[in-house]
Amino acid sequence: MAPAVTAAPSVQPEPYPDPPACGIWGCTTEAPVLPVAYPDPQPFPDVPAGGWTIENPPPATEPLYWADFDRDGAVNWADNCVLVPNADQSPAVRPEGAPVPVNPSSHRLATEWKDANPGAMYRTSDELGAACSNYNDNWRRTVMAFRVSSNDRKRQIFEFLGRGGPLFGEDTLTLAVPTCSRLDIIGNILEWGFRLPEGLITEPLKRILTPLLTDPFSCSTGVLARLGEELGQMVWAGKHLYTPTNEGGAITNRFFAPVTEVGVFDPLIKMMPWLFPGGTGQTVQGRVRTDARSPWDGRQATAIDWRQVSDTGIGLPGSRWTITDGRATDLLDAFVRLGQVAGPGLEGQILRALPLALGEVWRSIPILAQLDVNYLIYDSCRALQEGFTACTAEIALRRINDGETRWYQEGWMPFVTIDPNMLNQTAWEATHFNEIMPEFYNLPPNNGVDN
Ligand SMILES: [Ca+2]
Ligand SMILES: [Ca+2]
Repeated sequence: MAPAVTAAPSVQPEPYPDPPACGIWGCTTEAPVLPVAYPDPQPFPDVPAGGWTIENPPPATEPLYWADFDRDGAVNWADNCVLVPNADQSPAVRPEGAPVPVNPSSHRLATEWKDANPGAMYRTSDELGAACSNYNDNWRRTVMAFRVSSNDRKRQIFEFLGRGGPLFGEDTLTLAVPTCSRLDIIGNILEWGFRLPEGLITEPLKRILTPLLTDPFSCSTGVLARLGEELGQMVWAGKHLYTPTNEGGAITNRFFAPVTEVGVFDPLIKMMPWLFPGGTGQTVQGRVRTDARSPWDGRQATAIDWRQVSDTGIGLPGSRWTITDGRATDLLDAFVRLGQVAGPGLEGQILRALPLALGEVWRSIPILAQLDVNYLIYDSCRALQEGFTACTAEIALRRINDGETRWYQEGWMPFVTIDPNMLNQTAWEATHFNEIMPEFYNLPPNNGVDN
């Protein structure tokens, strides 16, 4: 079923500003740089022509290749569904005359990339097993297995992949679900922001709170956390990507999918072309780039970079909305910024008349101003199988008061491009209830603060 989305205009990344804007998180000509020491990347092992085989297996220098994530007896490098138990290893079967499962541009990039990287753990549709195939709905199992994995396991999967993989193709809509990483990270961010030793409050809390209280909040497995993530998806359903080559491209967010894609709010969206120029809830253009590195292993990743967003989704033609070195209190002034770009119409006048400069109020109170930080938020991604890319959500902070910096990996954004329709995903989950549970994937319950 095609996504229930009207076509958005083609989006191209604007040229880099000249001279490049440089700041706390690096220059806009390079991927964001986190305030940590990046490890030197270990070189990838030499790959025999045609890829790894039983006769020519990968070396033990890649221990995650030799782990067995789904405990089905097939080690990861040789498993055609690395997250879905399938001891039989039955291959995916492409039905006669079936179209490619992702859009043709995306499929071309995937094929080109895998041909150029035959030793990579990324699998195209024809390299998968039937148990996680793109030719039936079983690919949803790979996505769900990733989602209900513990944060540590998700990180291992990301490191197992080791490289960004192919990009998304022209005009490609993704479905994602904003997913938290660990419950206590939120507490740690607050502790750091308030100059408290990290763990001062969260560690005793973890000892006091019983599993009865914390399990429902376990990221992606606790029922309340899951509810929160599903509600988050209704606000922020993923991205719209424009990457016709494997070199990089542009991206917009996909906001309010249920209301903007079902059509209830279409008239309202048409009335505010300054906010929704594509006639959908897809606003704000950022950049997709392939020169990011992961601070976990120093190896390459694809970055979703929002430091230099442009007018494509928001504002007046030619305007840029620079968030390099942005301050947390700037976010509180979002309504003021919207008022500045809303044009001469009634809604612009209303927005400008609203006294909602909350950030300025915050900065005017000395004890609060001390807590202001510069922030960086971006996604760092590695593709796992055709149509599925796992993205981390990174946040970096710099206290304006004393210049101290800190990095947190605060969440995950699993990107799906095979079927970005939210309703189809929901229907599958409702009819495959056992497949949304960790046990189906030979995983422990992954409950608790430390999941
Ligand atoms: Ca396995
Ligand atoms: Ca498997």
